Amino acid sequence: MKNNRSIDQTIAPLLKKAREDGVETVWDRLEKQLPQCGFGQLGICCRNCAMGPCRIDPFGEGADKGVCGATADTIAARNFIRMIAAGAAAHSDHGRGVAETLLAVANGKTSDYKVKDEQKLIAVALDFGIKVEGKGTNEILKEVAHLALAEFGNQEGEIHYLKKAPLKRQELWRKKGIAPRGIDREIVEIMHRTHMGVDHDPEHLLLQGMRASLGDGWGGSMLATDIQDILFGTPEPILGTANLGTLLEDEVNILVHGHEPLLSEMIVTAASDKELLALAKSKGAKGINIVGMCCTGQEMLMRHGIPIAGNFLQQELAVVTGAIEAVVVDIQCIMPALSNVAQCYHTKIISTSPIAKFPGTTYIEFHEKNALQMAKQIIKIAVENFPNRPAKKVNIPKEKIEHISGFSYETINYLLGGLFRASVRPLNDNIINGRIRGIAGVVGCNNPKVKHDWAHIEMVKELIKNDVIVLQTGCSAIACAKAGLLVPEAAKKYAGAGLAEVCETVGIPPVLNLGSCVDNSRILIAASAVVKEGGLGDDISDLPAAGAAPEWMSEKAISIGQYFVASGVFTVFGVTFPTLGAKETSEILFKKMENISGANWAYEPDPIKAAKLMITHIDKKRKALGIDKARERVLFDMSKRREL
Ligand code: SF4
Ligand code: MSK
Repeated sequence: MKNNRSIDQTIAPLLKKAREDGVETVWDRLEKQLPQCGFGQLGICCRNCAMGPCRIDPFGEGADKGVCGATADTIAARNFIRMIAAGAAAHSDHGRGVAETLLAVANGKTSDYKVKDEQKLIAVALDFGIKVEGKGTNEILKEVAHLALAEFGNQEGEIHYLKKAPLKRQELWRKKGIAPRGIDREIVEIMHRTHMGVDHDPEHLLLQGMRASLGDGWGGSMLATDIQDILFGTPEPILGTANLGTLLEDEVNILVHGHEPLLSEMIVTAASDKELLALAKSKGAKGINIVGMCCTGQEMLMRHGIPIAGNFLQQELAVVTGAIEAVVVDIQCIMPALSNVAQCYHTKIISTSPIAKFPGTTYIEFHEKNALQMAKQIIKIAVENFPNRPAKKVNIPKEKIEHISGFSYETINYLLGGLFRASVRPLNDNIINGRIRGIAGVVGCNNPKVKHDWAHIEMVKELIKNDVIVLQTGCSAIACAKAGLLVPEAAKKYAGAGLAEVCETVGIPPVLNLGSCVDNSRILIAASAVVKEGGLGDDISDLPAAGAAPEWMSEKAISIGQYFVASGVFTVFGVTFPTLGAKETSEILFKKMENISGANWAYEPDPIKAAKLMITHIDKKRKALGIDKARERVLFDMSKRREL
């Protein structure tokens, strides 16, 4: 077996166990797929109609057009924005789901959920332009829920949340015609424009991709984040543990996996139910241990400190430990292979979403009306499964590490400015004086084509070594948690002197975990706050900032990358890039997009080289702002003041 699958020490022994147990994993299946289709990898195959499938010869020797006459550039641009449509739809449907729950709370249709953060509710109401004076919580809640849901079907004008961006950015979006009218509308328009025989101009297609992605970042995802904060609380720094060593030999282990926190919130509550704990004891277990994976795990970690067992590529291996009684899944990033893996163990896979069914699993449909009761039912199934765990099949890795997570934008603001003067001013000052060179958002998935976690860790270490503070979400944040980068001590060990000094003064890690994939919207809000604070230009594209997804795999990552770029953030992707076979389309994305949104995409699979691209971009922005030479704050004495 190859030992270059991962830098995570839990992977090799569990892959060995998987082989012994006759279990096939994602790496085995990737090997069986090789060589993968070159046309597909380059983004130049099309099956949008039955005259095809068509493929363009990248060497210029065979077909240079599809049967309808579509060029490589048209095909690649169409494929690219269809990825955006799928990614934006996934994030936004998540947002819609939590908005519907908010309305159910307002209408008294569920008593399992309540408003946990009234301050956030007021802030969101004000963002929607709702007058809050003299209104009760429930009245405000109802108005917020209705307006949030209306954002999806809005047909004209633009979505409300665009107003949270710097003014100059808003004007640019309007001028370029890429301000999203409604979240759903822009996704549907992508599907229309990419249908056979509609829109064939690569740049025109990519502009619509930008518009739909903005509807994701500043719409669906941002609503998901805000409404989850209202219902479940805005995250605050919290001590957590990470990796598969969080599974417990003597307790009932339940893994929550996917993206929507609606059910897992109830599972966490139900896990302390006295009757269920007594039942667990009667079955020989010492307790009930809830652990998370991927973004559902991130949501539970951020608000409750629930241990995070791992990221995307660890989902099958978590089952291979033989120590999990139930994996409870909701939506997104759940491998269909999980049900096959579970067949080799006693683990029950319980799927819960009416839009995500898995053959061969137990299905218990989630509904917010009886969410807590359903959570208890699921936990009972897991507890009753505990005696079926064969001790000789259990192998729980020892790896388990502490980290600090829970850095919502509000928390960062408070940590930097204090309770009464919450502000990002100290961050701006430290960027201006050069202690912090810039800000990077490093996010996204794992991909078995890249050594698991390796690209994330290499890139993040290179960035912080060069005094770039790193904001993280999703599986990238989990990788850094496992590598010991999400603790304040990491600043001294890995960060440059300037960044280390700031981290030590404020008491924060050099790498901040902002949450799940939809919480990339927190990065947009943080960037906007830095612009609004002053001294670093008047648009996000002026900031010494960059984004990256070094191990991406999901269509959601493409939507995120595109809304970063459309918001003015230079963004580098690793692994592969889905337009490489189309020269003009790639040229627009990598070079000309700067003329549209003030930022480009870049593709660089080497994480160190990618980090260097980001640092070069940051330095270019520092120069343009006139802050490329380190400037210390000088306290003027009287004689100096007179001189002045
Ligand atoms: Fe081929 Fe054109 Fe049909 Fe695509 S839309 S499959 S390129 S004929
Ligand atoms: S879970 S989208 S693998 S980050 Fe959000 Fe991880 Fe990527 Fe899924």
